[in-house]
Amino acid sequence: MKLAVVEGDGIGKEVIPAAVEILDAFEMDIEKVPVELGYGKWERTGSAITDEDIETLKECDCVLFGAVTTPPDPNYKSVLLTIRKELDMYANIRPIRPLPSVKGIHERNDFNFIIVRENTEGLYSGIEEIGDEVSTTKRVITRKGAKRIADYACKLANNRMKKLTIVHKSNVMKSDKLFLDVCRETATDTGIVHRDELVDSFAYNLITSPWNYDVIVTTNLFGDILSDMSGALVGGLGLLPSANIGDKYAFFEPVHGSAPDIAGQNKANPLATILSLKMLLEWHGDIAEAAILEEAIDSALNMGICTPDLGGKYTTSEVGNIIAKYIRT
Ligand code: GGG
Repeated sequence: MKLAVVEGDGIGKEVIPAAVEILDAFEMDIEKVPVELGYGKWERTGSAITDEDIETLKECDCVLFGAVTTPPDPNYKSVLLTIRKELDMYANIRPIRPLPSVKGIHERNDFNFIIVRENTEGLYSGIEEIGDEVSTTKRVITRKGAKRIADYACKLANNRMKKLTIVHKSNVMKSDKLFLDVCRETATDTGIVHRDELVDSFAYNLITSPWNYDVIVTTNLFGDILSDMSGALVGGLGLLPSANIGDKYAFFEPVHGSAPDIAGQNKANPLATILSLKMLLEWHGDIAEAAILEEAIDSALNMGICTPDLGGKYTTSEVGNIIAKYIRT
């Protein structure tokens, strides 16, 4: 495997080395290609990501990515949006599942759902007009975009409980009618039991009764917000992994950002990145390694080995180090 490794900014520079130490512990045949991207690179060179960087990412089988800082500067183009578009990674997969010994907001921990977020259009189309009096962002929904994410979600649902929830706001934003119709048709054609919910009441239902859901498909911005919110169900944003998948490329990253407030302190939770590494191993077909990694994570948590956000006293690098040691033995 040829793997691009991007630390990015802030705590990306701490959580990625922890995950890479774990990957190295498997002693697999992997060529790692470090790629510098992000705000730090922009400050240093005037470019956060270049055409050559995109080419390097495309030459690799997949990408392990930390986090980037995105300033509100209108001249700064989001690195993540650029990569997701250039590599046409249209499905953002965000599994939400409780981990052992970590409590979220509920006593019950019998839930396990996946948010399938459309990743290339919607309100993150990047088509914007910025003015002093009026600023606009164009919300793009295409039949092709809705169809491919609906296909992905239905395939996933077919391998799970065959239960799909389509989340939208088509009563107010008429562009969502196309998204809803295509998702409904696809689910019907593939024999998936489906229902749809308006995003506002859905947010309430998901946070109060997460055990009622299995696969959830939604548009870009809604998926972004709903998945961060779901962090509260499992004990925090530091525990949420994700995969960006297209027909050709795959990219794995923690849901969290660069957290400048705690950067450089070696206290960021590396588990979201380590769980993203587990998704990478599964995607690559290294099922045995992924299972061992899950066992190592569970064992660390059961022994209270965790960072301060989970009430622990261990540093980012210590958590990575202990999990890597478990794998080596
Ligand atoms: N690992 C996810 C991450 O770095 N998030 C930061 C983020 O969403 N930045 C906005 C962007 O670049 O699109």
